[in-house]
Amino acid sequence: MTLTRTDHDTTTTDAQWWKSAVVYQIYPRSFADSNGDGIGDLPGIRSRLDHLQRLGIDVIWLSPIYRSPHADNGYDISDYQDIDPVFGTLADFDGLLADVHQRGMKLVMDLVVNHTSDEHPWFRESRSSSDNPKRDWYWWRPARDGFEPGDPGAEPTNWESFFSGPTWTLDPITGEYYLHLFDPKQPDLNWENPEVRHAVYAMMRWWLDRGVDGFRMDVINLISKDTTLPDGAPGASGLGNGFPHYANGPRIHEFMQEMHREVFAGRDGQYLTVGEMPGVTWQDAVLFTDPARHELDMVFQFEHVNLDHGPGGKFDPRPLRVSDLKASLGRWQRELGTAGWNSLYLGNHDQPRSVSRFGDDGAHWRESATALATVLHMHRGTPYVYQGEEIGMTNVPFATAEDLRDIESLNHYRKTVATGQDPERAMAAIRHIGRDNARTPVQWDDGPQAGFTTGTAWIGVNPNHTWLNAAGQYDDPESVFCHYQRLIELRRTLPVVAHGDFQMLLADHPAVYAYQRQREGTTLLVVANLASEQADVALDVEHYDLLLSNIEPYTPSTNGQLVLTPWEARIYITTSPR
Ligand code: ISL
Ligand code: CA
Repeated sequence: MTLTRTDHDTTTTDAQWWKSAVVYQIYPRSFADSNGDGIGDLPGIRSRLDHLQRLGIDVIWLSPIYRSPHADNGYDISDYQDIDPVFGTLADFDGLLADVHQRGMKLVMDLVVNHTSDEHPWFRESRSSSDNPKRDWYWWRPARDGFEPGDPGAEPTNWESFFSGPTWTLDPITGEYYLHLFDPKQPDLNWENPEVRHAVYAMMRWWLDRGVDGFRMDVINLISKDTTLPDGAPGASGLGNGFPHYANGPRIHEFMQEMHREVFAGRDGQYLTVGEMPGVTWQDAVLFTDPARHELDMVFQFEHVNLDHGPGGKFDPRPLRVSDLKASLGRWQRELGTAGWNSLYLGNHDQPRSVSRFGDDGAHWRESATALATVLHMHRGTPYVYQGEEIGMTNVPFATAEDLRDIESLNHYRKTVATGQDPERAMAAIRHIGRDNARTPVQWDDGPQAGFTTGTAWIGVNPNHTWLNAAGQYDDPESVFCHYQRLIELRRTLPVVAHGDFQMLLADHPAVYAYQRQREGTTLLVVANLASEQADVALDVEHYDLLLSNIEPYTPSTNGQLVLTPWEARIYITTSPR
């Protein structure tokens, strides 16, 4: 069937343009290097915009490019209003933004304001003395009652940081502790202080005035803490789990509404806001994204990417059950159906490669990458493509800890060694779920360094770039890249993809994910076998036409039975009343 571009959809307003958009995430360090220093940069991104346009995406989200000591690859910012020299200059940025706009795309910045770098001037001032005017911009507390500063257990709370170890570090200048939910080089800002909030809002307005099209807000649901700072329940590591005391805290909705008022209200222009929210429930997500509440356009939730975490956390992985994945994705589709809006993602710079995690990156690499993409992109919500996912990039065979760069993985490895546990077990977990899997350079071609740099990449290139690379996929209609192109094109041309309602089918099937999308007399039926064995399912597709499939030739259905080969995915359509 031929598809024609449809006119403006009538169910959404201009302000909700992001409901039919597709976003592409760039992790700048690993995207493209222009000057041979082995680190991706802004001119590198500018030189690869053809790739993004060819893919058909609407919006680029740039992971942080601000000035930073790079303790956490830029998620530790020392100047919010400048570009780190490793990535380029503000002039490079303006040039990139102009190119992006000229090509009809938008650009969204990463906003990291739960914490700054400890090298940010705000923190330097704050730590300098107990009566500095910026003292209260961060969380300073004395040692626990009855303890001397520096004593074991003297930290003001027992919370364990996301990156191992306590969330408090003693600062010798004043003998008090400061809070950091992440690394000691990432002190948490005190959002209770209105000066902090207004400094952040002013900075955001400065970027909007410069022309950016919105923000992805890093761990934004952690900014409102329980100010009584209670201890957390004891966790596996011996430290306590403080999460309930700082996630979705008492003032979080108030802060989001204030930010909306102070930054976005009354401005012309089309913005996108997405809040990254570990631990967010669908009930909270509805509140955050209900347009009537003026908070955020959408959130990144974590339910589906935490399904394979075991009792000891992410480095204690357990096998993922397709039935759990189906139930989770289906729940979010259902619950954010009318009020609120979903963001859709399988991977990002914090997660392993989606084809390795949810698919089968061996025998069924191409089929599973395309099946997963089909399932995700035919959902209701705004899809995010993480760089390299569109060519099916896989996890990386890291041999030893020397191959790793990520602070989280390195800390976990060091802790394992220090406590006398099995280092090979830690490496196995890191290969499985570590963040560096997603951070190796984008594989542009089969040449040395995968076409990423003329020098030596800051983290080793995945050896499979010899056969897995963008150049080899552009002209191959069966490639992962071309499948992504077609999925994105469907969202552009068929309003039912962006706006249709969602109904789960075959809910109890252990391997096949199937659902219907419906809007104004058009129905899509999506069916995907998410397993490496053949599946036979009872599904009547007689009234449908096949719109897209990832395996050709496919076996037609007989008597209401569908036979699906491993990782086979099909999209059917009908416009007749059913
Ligand atoms: O990967 C994780 C650690 O297990 C996640 O919990 C991650 O820390 C969480 O998703 C927050 O991520 C964001 O903030 C971090 C930064 O390291 C991540 O890269 C960023 O996406 C601190 O800024
Ligand atoms: Ca560079």
